[in-house]
Parts: sequence; structure tokens; C-alpha cells
Amino acid sequence: GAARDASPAPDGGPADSPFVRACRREPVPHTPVWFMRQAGRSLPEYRELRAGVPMLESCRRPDLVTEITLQPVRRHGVDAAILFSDIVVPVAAAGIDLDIVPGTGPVVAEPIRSAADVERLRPITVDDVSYVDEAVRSLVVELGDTPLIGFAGAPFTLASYLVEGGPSRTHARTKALMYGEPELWHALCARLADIAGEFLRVQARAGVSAVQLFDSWAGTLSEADYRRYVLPHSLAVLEGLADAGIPRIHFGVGTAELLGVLGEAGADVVGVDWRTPLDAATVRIGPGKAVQGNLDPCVLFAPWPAVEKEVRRVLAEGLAAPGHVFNLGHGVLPETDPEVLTRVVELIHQASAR
Ligand code: 1CP
Repeated sequence: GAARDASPAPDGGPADSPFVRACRREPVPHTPVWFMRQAGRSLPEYRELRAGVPMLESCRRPDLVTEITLQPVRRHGVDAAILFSDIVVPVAAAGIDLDIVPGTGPVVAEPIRSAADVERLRPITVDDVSYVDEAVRSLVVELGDTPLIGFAGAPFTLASYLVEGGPSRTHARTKALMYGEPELWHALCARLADIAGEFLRVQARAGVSAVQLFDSWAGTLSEADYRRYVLPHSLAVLEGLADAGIPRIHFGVGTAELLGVLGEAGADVVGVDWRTPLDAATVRIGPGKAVQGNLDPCVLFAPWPAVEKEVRRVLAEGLAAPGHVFNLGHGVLPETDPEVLTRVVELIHQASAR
């Protein structure tokens, strides 16, 4: 907002970091980079720490969250940390019986398909996710000048797990409910927007320097349906963060047709996948927003000369945007060689040095 743009960033500290400056479309010493899913299974030190600890339990232990979040910062020298958690953590805190099953993802014991089911989703307060509050506060101290990114799942993507009961390729049941029972759909999404919004405000109050709203599966919708069934709810989440004065990143996969409206939902930065070049994406998003992306995660499995060529292409296309945060177009794949990630960070910093 205006107040935020008017106050100059303080010297030093995470608010003056290349990552936050790029989000705000301010000049940067080099293009900042971080990777979605940087804290996770591509790192042997992560697998060691997680051995024998179920995913949801690890998200509820501030000591583990802190250490896992720091691992990729130490190893790769990325420009930002992302909190180790999961999009279903606040939904579990809201009273939904679910688990994160290795090799599958979130699995919901009793999927949400009726008005009575929606009633089971109660609002959350900081007390329901005190372990997140605690972990963020300890991370902000540990990270010093390196910014920490908080996140939440957007209502559509969360609804898809809750309605399907787990991961889905088609989101058929979710869409059937959306088209067939629009009132129930909007009631469900309004509750999810409240939960996601409060989860982000807890992280903002604890000191994160930016937030990302993951609407990973929104790209499965047409723009018209996105506007009718999803936009009001994601807008409510992101508008509820406006007072925090920190950049808001909005991300989805396969969103070439939705880039403009993802920006309209209240984002300062729009995440772009590899299908749309960043210069074309900048035109679609319109003025006044930075972009984040968009190297294909699969490129990291190619020989180094191919990786280098693709990284340089993304950097060059990113120059068309008023601000560019380098990232992958989606998360790091578990089989990725971490040494390639480190080398990509070095290349980006060196090739983009102003
Ligand atoms: O490093 C980081 O990015 C931080 C940690 C993080 C984040 C941001 C995790 C840890 N999950 C998420 C968000 C998340 N979770 C998203 C949005 C980002 C994306 O699109 O990838 C989604 C869709 C989920 C749901 C989820 N959780 C899946 C996908 C299932 C599907 O539908 O295909 C899976 C596999 C998980 C489990 C999970 N979350 C995170 C980790 C490290 C894991 C693997 C758990 C394990 O070790 O078994």
C-alpha cells in the first residue's frame, strides 16, 4: 500500500535484503533466488533429521522446524528461507482429522462434502498453532539479515484436498461440488480463507518478511470460473495481510490464462511456472507487480551446460519485469542433486551482479 511504499527500507536487516527489495520492485545488487521445496527431501541432512519422525509431527516441533528451515540457507546460500511446514497444518489445527502419508501427500479421514462437514472446520487462533509462532520467532533471530517467507495454501487448493480426501489429478469431486452446490462451495472457501488468513497473520506477527499464498491447483480452472468461485476468497486472504506491510506472493501451476487475475487477487509478486516466459508473463500480469520463477525443475537433471543456458535465459527474460525473484516454476523434485542447486545459486548471483 501507499504507506509501505512511502517508508524507505531500513539499512540492513531482512527488509533491505535483495529478496524483499525485488518483491517491492526496488533496485537490487543481484537477482535474488530461493527454491520452492528447498527444505525437503533433496537434502540428505533433511532425511537424516526426519528419520522416524512423521511429517505432521515434525511440523509441530519448533526445534526441527528451525533446523530444517535453516538447512538450505546454509548449504545453498539462497536469498530467502521458507518456513518448513505444510499447507494442511492449519487445517489439521482447525479440527480436521488428516495425515501426510509418505509417497502420497495429505490424506483426509472424512472428506468434506456436506454442510455438516463444513461445520467441522472451526476458526483457528494463535494458540492452535503456537508451535509455528515459536518456530518463526526463533528463525527470525537465527536468520539475521536473511528474510523468512511464511506461507499458506489458498482456499481452492485446500478445498481440493478436503473434498477429494487426498491428492487428485482431475479435482473432479471438487469441481462437482463447486458447480453443483455453489452456496456450500462458497461457505467452505470462506472458512478456509479465514483459516489461511489467520495462519498467515500469526506468521506475520512473529516476524516473517514476506508471505506466499500457494494456489497450486488453480490452473485447472478457466479464468471465468476462477473469478466466480475462487477470486473473492483468495482476495480476502491477501487483503487480510495488507496491514502487515510485507510483500505477498501468489503462486499457482499451469496458470498462463490466470496470471492477470492472480495479480488482481491482491499480490505484490506473481509466481509463474515454466510454460510462460517471464517477459510474456509480465505483459499478462500488467504493471506494478514483480514476478517470481520460472526454471523448469526438470532442467536440473540435464548436464550443466544445458542448466546454465536455461538459467541465463530465465534471467534475461526476467529483466522485462519491474522486479524478479528467481525460483523454479514448481517445487524441487526429491531426486534433484543438491550440488546442482548450489551451483545454480552461484551462477544467478554472479551473472546478475549489477
Ligand atoms: O521447502 C519448502 O518449500 C517448505 C515446506 C513445504 C511447503 C511450502 C512443504 C513441506 N509443503 C509445502 C506446501 C505444499 N504442500 C503445497 C504447495 C506447494 C506445491 O504446490 O508443491 C502443496 C500442494 C502441498 C501438499 C503436499 N504436501 C503434497 C503434494 C501432494 C499432491 O497433491 O501431489 C505432498 C507430497 C506433501 C507432503 C510434504 N510437504 C512438505 C514436505 C517436505 C512433504 C513431504 C513429506 C515427506 O517427507 O514425506
